[in-house]
Amino acid sequence: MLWGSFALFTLVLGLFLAAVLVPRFGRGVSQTRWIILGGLVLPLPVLTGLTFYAFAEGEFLLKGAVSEADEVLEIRATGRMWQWQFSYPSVSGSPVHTDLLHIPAGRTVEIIAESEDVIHSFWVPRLGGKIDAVPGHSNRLRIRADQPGRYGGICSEYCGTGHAGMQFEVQAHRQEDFREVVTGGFRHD
Ligand SMILES: [Cu+2]
Repeated sequence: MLWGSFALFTLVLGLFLAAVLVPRFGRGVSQTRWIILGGLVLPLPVLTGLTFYAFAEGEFLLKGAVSEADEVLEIRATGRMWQWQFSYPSVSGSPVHTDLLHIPAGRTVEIIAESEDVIHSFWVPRLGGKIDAVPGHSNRLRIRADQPGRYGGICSEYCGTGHAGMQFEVQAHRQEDFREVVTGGFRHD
């Protein structure tokens, strides 16, 4: 995409400079032809190609990140003004954690992003893309931390006066510690 946009940018800039600097540049081509060539013939295949490319990459983000043997852990992330609450449907006895997301390192986690009020956006820059948390919807995003550690997370959709402070921390734990941490029986720093 970078090289494609570079090529198009160079083409547009070249045409612009030619139109400004070269006397009578382009007069041999009719206005209608410029519009049809530059406005339809050029962008249509480019945009069509990019659309299918984006579909394929999007599918990969959802499916390709996980092997068959790797069971995905689902974690519910609920945004509200102005904090995040994390719950673990598959871990019995786990309380709701506020602004602190525990995940097992080396395992793919599927975040189910939801909202109780306005649109928020779940984002942990070092672990993957962002996903909107929309009231009445459940959006899914897969993240994965290869190493145990701490990772900063933030709401990346403006959601009111407390938006800037709507941060959370992700703690990736060793797999053997994870369950105990989530159920609240284990502390380590
Ligand atoms: Cu926000």
